[in-house]
Amino acid sequence: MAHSAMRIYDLSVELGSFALGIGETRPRLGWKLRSDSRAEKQSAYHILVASSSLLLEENCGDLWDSGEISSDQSVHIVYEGAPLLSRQRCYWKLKARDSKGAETVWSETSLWTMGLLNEEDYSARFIGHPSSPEEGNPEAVMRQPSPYLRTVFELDSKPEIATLYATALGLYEARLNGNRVGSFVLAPGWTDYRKRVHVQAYDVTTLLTEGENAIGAIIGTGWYAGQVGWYGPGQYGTKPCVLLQLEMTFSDGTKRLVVSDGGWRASFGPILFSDMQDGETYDARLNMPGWDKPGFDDSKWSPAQSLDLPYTGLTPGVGPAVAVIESLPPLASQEPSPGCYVFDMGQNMVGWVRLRMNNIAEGTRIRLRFAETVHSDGTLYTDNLRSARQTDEYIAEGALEEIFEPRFTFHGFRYVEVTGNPGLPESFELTGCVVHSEMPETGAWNCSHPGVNRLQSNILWGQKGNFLSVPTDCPQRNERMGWTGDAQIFAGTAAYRMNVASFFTKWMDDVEDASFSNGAFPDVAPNPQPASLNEGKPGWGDAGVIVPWTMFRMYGDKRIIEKHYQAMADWIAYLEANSVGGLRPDIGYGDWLSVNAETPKDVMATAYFAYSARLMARMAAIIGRRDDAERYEKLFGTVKQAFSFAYVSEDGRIKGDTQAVYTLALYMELLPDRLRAAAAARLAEDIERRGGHLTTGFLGVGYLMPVLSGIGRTDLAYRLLLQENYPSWLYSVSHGATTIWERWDGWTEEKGFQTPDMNSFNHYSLGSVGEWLFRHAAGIDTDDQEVGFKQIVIRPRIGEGLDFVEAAYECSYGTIRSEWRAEPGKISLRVTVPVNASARIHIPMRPGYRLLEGGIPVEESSDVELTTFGEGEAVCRVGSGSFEFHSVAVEWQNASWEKAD
Ligand code: RAM
Repeated sequence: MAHSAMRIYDLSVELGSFALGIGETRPRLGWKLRSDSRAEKQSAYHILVASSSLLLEENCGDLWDSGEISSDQSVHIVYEGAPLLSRQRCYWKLKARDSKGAETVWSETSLWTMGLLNEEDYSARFIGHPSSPEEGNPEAVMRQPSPYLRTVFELDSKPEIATLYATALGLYEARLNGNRVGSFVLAPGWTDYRKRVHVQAYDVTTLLTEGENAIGAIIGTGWYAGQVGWYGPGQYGTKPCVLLQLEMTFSDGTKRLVVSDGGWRASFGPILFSDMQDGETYDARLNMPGWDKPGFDDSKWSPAQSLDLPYTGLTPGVGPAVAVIESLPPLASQEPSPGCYVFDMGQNMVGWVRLRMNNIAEGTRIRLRFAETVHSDGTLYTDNLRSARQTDEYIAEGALEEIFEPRFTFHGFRYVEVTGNPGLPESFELTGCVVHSEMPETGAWNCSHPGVNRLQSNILWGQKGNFLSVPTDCPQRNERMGWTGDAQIFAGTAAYRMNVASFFTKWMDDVEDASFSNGAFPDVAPNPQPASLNEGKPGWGDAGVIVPWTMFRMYGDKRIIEKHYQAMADWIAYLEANSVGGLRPDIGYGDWLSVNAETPKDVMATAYFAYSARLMARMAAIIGRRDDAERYEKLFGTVKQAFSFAYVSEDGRIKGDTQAVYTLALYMELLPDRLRAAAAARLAEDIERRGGHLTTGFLGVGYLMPVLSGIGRTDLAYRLLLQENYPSWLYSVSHGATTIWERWDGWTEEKGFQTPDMNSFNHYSLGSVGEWLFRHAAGIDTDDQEVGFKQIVIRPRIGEGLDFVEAAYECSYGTIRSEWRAEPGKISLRVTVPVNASARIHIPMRPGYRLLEGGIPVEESSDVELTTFGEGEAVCRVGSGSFEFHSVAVEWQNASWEKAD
């Protein structure tokens, strides 16, 4: 039989996480399929996992040969082979059968390796510089220079395979023979170092050579010893240190280890100071050329200090690492005062700049300051950074060309001020280095409204700027913390824009690490000071339940539910213990930063209690815990009843009477059926009474638009979306925003800048409308039963003000497209469904319209099954492939598109 034309691509392990040195001993495998035929799907797969590429080439799966499995599953296939031990190399490939039973060719080979799984695997020690900052002197802790550490070793031959396992308490950059190891920055990332420290694995085979080799590392204070939040430095420890374990295997099978220990040499060098919030000072006159190569004279260096630290908590890295993902040139510069140049990067971004200079005199001190915005005279506006200095300094060595790029800090900025005489702006080059966790972009968006396109771009940049090891609230002021409320409300949007499966897998460990013994999830994760910011507030702590649910919906990931199930159950128990008759107390942040409305905190708190109980019931059912499911569903019923009884009047009014209370009650299904319509009407009235303006804050805003679409008022949702007057999304856009502002009134014509104490211009929470744009406006959704886009739902909500939307979403099966265009008398909808998924497509219709697909009446199309043909919409079922629907007026009638739902 001829091979199938179906092709396998994009093999992934553990939801696309970095595949070297993983810790999961039953990793999940996945792949995508491609085909030119329609309605194509997989009918079987056959996976081979081998311990060497040679064995795999011979089709020998010595670790696992799945045999042929009849199944259309192509994601979350759990490895069921030989037990995976530390360091195991797993080469794998697969073949599949298509819908007609024809077999594909083998996929390409992919590799994952296991990290060090047990404490006994470590023989390296944490090492640091022998001189320690004075204990109890926070200023000294913060001001400490960066240690450089090194050692040399001889090799008789080049190893066949060499892996470097590295981590730090602090931040590290590992070096081998003059080369930087890997491309990660700010490694090992932020976790609660008291409980968990991620270890990265690097394949360094090509960096080693026969003869003398040198290995080293530079370390910074980072989140560990530098400033975190508003708490100041030294939250986890005061002395940064690094652990490096180089493991080599030679062709004759022998193995050799080179590990960090007291035999290494230590010195301070050109990095005089580094701090995540305050910046970095680099004195190039102290450069130590060749310090990371063999042959360097380190006789004046001190012996490194070996620290007697336990290996508990060392965990193979989970989640994507942080890297420089893209670079931006400045758009413009001005000189607000002589010799002070202010560059506009054209984009509020996070990371740092690389500065290339020529012919600078030795000792020239160049200062870079960073800010999100400027005063009208062109000088930096830094008031809203609070105490974060965001200042880098470079002292030139006087070489022909000098390049400065900091290592152990990051800034949130759009504007860069350069002072200190680096020459005229023409003589130096400045490049913005955009830094965030590595997550492939999954969403693409274009529509007929430039303002909405900019809004989408701002949402994406908010994500780029704040998904840096943990989801932070903001990246610039002395805060930058993993606020749970912000993360839960934005998680759905984030998942449409980038593949965040492994990012949130990592963060849920942080959330659980930060949970309290009474079951409470935290307000921030990681939580640097559990004593000061403790039990998660309503809508914040609930992130511990909502994020796993969102990951399940978007990626079909059940394991995240199983893994955190007990912690989620403890959270619900905590809510039960801290409520009276189903009602939660009047506590928390409420609908944080709402405008012209005050949502009662007890209403919000009780709504979230019910919502978490309901999600828990669903998740319990999904993982087969029926009794729990019943119990939680009953709890939901009790809280719902209490909510109605306490807060809802007979005319459908809800206590507080704000947009948020109606939105929450409708979204979370807290109202008796008979009162839904009245509450919906009250919500719509409120928006209309305010001339098409919203009042919702951080949390209400996430549900507002989906609720409007749900109650058949997509017209109002569009009105809010396209509103340009304050308060609205497009208000900030029309005033030049390039990211999402923390507050609706971050800057207004009337009042100028809001209070600098709390006015970030890069805070993603209010950008949670991104989910509605993809899910409702473009209409790309997943079925509730077959989640993770196995069964896709395409249901665009067309509204006045947009002529077309072209959106794409890269789901676990491949690319989904939904592109609609509304013209008088005609709606076109182009849809692409990836192989091995299917879709239910809702095509907006009007009375008297007929429906064509690919130019022929839909009834005649053999690949499309028309299931419903109504006045408002037609519903079709399709398999994979590309489809072009037209719903056309037989006789054009001037109907409005409003209330299309
Ligand atoms: C602010 C943070 C965050 C928010 C909390 C309640 O300090 O910026 O975004 O979640 O407060």
